[in-house]
Amino acid sequence: MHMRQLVLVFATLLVGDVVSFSGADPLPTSPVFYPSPWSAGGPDGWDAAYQRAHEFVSKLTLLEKVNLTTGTGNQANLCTGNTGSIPRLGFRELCLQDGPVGIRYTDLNSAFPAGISAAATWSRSLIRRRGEALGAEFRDKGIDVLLGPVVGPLGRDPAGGRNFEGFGPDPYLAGVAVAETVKGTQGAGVIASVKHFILNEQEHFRGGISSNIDDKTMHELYLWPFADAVRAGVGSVMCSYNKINNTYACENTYVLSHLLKDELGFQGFVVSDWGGQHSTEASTLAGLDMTMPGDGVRNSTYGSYWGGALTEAALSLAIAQVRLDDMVVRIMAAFYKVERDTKQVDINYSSWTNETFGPQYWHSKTGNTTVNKHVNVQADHAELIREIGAKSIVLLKNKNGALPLRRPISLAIIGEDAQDNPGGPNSCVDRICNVGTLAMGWGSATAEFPYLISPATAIEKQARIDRTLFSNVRTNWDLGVARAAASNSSTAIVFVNANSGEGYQTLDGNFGDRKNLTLWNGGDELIAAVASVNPNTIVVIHSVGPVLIDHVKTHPNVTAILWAGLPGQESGNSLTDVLYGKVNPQGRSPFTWGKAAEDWGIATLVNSSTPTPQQDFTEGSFIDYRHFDSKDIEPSFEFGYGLSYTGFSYTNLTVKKQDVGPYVPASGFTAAGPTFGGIDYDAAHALQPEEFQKVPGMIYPWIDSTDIPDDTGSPDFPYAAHNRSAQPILPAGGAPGGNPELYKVIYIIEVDVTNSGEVPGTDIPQLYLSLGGPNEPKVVLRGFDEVELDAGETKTVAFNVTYRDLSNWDTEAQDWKVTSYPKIAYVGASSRDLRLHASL
Ligand SMILES: *[C@@H]1O[C@H](CO)[C@@H](O)[C@H](O)[C@H]1NC(C)=O
Ligand SMILES: *[C@@H]1O[C@H](CO)[C@@H](O)[C@H](O)[C@H]1NC(C)=O
Ligand SMILES: *[C@@H]1O[C@H](CO)[C@@H](O)[C@H](O)[C@H]1NC(C)=O
Ligand SMILES: *[C@@H]1O[C@H](CO)[C@@H](O)[C@H](O)[C@H]1NC(C)=O
Ligand SMILES: *[C@@H]1O[C@H](CO)[C@@H](O)[C@H](O)[C@H]1NC(C)=O
Ligand SMILES: *[C@@H]1O[C@H](CO)[C@@H](O)[C@H](O)[C@H]1NC(C)=O
Ligand SMILES: *[C@@H]1O[C@H](CO)[C@@H](O)[C@H](O)[C@H]1NC(C)=O
Ligand SMILES: *[C@@H]1O[C@H](CO)[C@@H](O)[C@H](O)[C@H]1NC(C)=O
Ligand SMILES: *[C@@H]1O[C@H](CO)[C@@H](O)[C@H](O)[C@H]1NC(C)=O
Ligand SMILES: *[C@@H]1O[C@H](CO)[C@@H](O)[C@H](O)[C@H]1NC(C)=O
Ligand SMILES: *[C@@H]1O[C@H](CO)[C@@H](O)[C@H](O)[C@H]1NC(C)=O
Ligand SMILES: CC(=O)N[C@H]1CO[C@H](CO)[C@@H](O)[C@@H]1O
Repeated sequence: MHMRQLVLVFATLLVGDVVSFSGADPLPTSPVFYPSPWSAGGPDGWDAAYQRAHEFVSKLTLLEKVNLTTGTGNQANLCTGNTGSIPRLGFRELCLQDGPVGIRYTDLNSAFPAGISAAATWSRSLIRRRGEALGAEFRDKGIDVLLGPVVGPLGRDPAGGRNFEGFGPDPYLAGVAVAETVKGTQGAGVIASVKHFILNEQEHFRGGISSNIDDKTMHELYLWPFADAVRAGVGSVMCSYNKINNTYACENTYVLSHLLKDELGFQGFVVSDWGGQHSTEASTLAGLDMTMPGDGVRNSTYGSYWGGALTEAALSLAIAQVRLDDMVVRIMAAFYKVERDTKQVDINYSSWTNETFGPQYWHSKTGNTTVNKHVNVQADHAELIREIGAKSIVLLKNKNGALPLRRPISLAIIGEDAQDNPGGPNSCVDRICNVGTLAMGWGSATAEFPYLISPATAIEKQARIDRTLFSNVRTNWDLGVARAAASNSSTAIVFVNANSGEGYQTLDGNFGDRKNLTLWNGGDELIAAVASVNPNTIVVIHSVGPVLIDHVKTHPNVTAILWAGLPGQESGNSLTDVLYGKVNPQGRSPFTWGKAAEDWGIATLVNSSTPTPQQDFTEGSFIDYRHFDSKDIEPSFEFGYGLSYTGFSYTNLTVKKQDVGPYVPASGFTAAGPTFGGIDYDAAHALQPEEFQKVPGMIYPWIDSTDIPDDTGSPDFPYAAHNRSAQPILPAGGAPGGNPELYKVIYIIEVDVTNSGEVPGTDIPQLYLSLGGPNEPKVVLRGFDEVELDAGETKTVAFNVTYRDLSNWDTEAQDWKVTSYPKIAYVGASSRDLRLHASL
């Protein structure tokens, strides 16, 4: 108790500090927070799952418990990551697999639109269905944990290599999207692992950089979507590679224990990013629950920070039973929450070979069997992929009704980005190339394409139906040929792109993060050449994020611009649906398009001479549109912007205050930390049984020697970490997602949306709030909806404004507070097209 109180006082002092990142100051640190909160169940199925986990874990021995926490090694078994198993109970190893766009490393799977494209639909139902379809595919290959969705990086840096995996830099949009994805995926019977927790905002130095951040920005920006994921019941969270305030994310007590497990009330398990664990005891006490891929430290006799090393730590009392049991209960609670016990099938594939027959244990090349059963899990997901692909397209410009196309006389398709990759869509491993049309970024967030419909293929098919004269220029580099084709056609469509990916591989000088924000492969010159001769030039952009295209926007001969994101396998069909008006575009940009790289006010940290490069998030919550608004910088296209083939108008804004009473901070105490079953402290029983045949190179829970040191006497032994007495509930905590009071609806804001044009269409009315005060963004997104309207039709749209939506993070109270500054609600068509407003 005393230790605990000391720790809390320490924490309070630190979090109240004003952040100063000036060079002369000592490096920022994270407050220490112990003990790591134990799971206790909760609403929405957690209670029942927790009960079942409790029963299961009560039956386990120490070694079996350790087995469930530890990966058996990189490429040791069939999946991207596998835990150990419990043969005694017939419980197989758990299978964890990349990634957020589809099942990586297998066949007969679908390749979905990337997160950034899913977000661009602004459609809760499509994002939910995408999550369900992903979940079903993973489930049917035998996977227990889908390593996604992504809300970290959030997208602080427009050049950030992995931004495309997530849902864009606005925390509200990302929060809605991550919650829908989690519900969809887990509803299909697979555990989602939301990642990367937290502040892994660039690829350069990701394994050592320290992201330094103040408490308010952490809550209002980066933690926000994770709260939504936790509230949606996510079973797993992956801690990231980077450090936060100079402590590795996977051993940072403050972010894992205080923020995630205590304040956000996360009931599932924390898994390390691959190789993101750096210690045995510190990571365990900080709240890490599973290590992947398991083999970490080469000079340990165990080949792992855990496995035998964790067994030893438990026997030496360096790790108390309450913590070890909590790790396993959390893993099993997630397992039962998504009904893995009834939905699990055998693992049907090997990540490491395409052959049907081969070694189950790839690393050691042993266990020959039928590893690939080539189970076809695609179902009818192609239709959904096509729909999301089309509805994520953002129509940025459309002059003189250039679009939709109506049986053009002649059409020139120009550019590499319209074409098939001559080697096939999967010819570059992990998509580390930029050949042919771009439909996926590179890195671990990839899946093999079952096929990829290129724009040229799909448009040519339509042209044939329409008897349009069709020509196709396949290169970006022969501007003479491009001009000739363009000048000869009534319509020219130029395809351009910009790629990025994960920083384990550099592509054309881009170390994951983009080295610039311009188009790749001479895209600007290609557009200029075509537009110089064709007054009906349409530009299609496939990109991971914003590119600098103000000169394209203002070019008089460019009649239309479409951002088609990263659409996945149905790319050409999705695009054709929009070009020809079968789908009326509803996409809205999930990020801001600046005119110059400097406009964002953020630069990737690419040079550093220190082992721990310091990245100070001094801009606070002013990223993307919040920054452009506050500095009055006019973008090319703002966050939330997108056109339709019809028009929409907004009338009759009304505000209805709900009678819900004042916000009540959470209070009281948790139960004391529980343990499940006993631990056999006889070290001799933790030795490997003589008859057991190890798979070479695999990580096991057995110890090597019964000579166990006693760590508890050491002066720096963290007694507070071992405290299992009841703990105070934080004011902002108390349930998954935080204090349920935060989600009480304070206002319902209604608006009438009318389709004022000639054709049916879908509008995305957006609600922005001004929270007032001298240091706040001009407006922040706090609601949106997807409304289908026939020409002339009007529908009333309602936005719920919760207590959380109206609040700021109060660092002193350590709680959300509605400030006394005036609050204004705006409804409009984008972050800068705020048409109606009302004071709250
Ligand atoms: C990081 O350090 C700053 C400055 O000391 C502090 O305000 C903030 O709460 C810390 N955040 C974390 C996550 O450690
Ligand atoms: C731990 O898992 C491994 C790999 O699945 C398995 O061979 C071993 O028997 C398990 N150990 C125990 C004690 O269950
Ligand atoms: C590896 O061995 C070196 C040298 O004995 C030691 O300094 C280091 O702490 C060890 N690393 C780990 C992670 O145990
Ligand atoms: C399996 O085939 C795919 C598609 O051709 C290829 O991209 C991948 O590299 C292959 N994997 C292995 C392990 O050979
Ligand atoms: C496993 O199968 C491969 C390919 O058929 C063969 O080369 C290898 O010798 C086999 N290994 C064992 C241990 O049987
Ligand atoms: C221009 O179009 C005519 C048919 O209208 C075609 O014969 C000719 O090859 C085209 N030229 C180019 C450069 O595409
Ligand atoms: C930006 O980077 C891309 C990709 O590496 C490259 O193709 C392009 O030429 C670069 N742009 C400029 C202006 O250097
Ligand atoms: C637009 O296209 C016409 C050809 O129709 C060309 O003469 C003109 O120079 C182009 N305008 C620009 C700004 O390139
Ligand atoms: C980073 O360092 C390299 C090599 O010293 C230098 O060429 C480059 O200009 C530096 N980049 C930045 C952004 O400072
Ligand atoms: C809603 O707006 C329409 C058109 O602006 C107007 O005719 C109507 O009276 C309004 N309804 C209410 C309840 O204000
Ligand atoms: C808004 O709140 C009402 C209850 O107050 C609820 O029924 C409805 O589903 C909520 N809508 C959204 C979009 O959350
Ligand atoms: C979807 C599917 O066919 N899954 C199968 C995977 O393989 C196992 C056998 O190894 C089957 O039991 C599953 O039905």
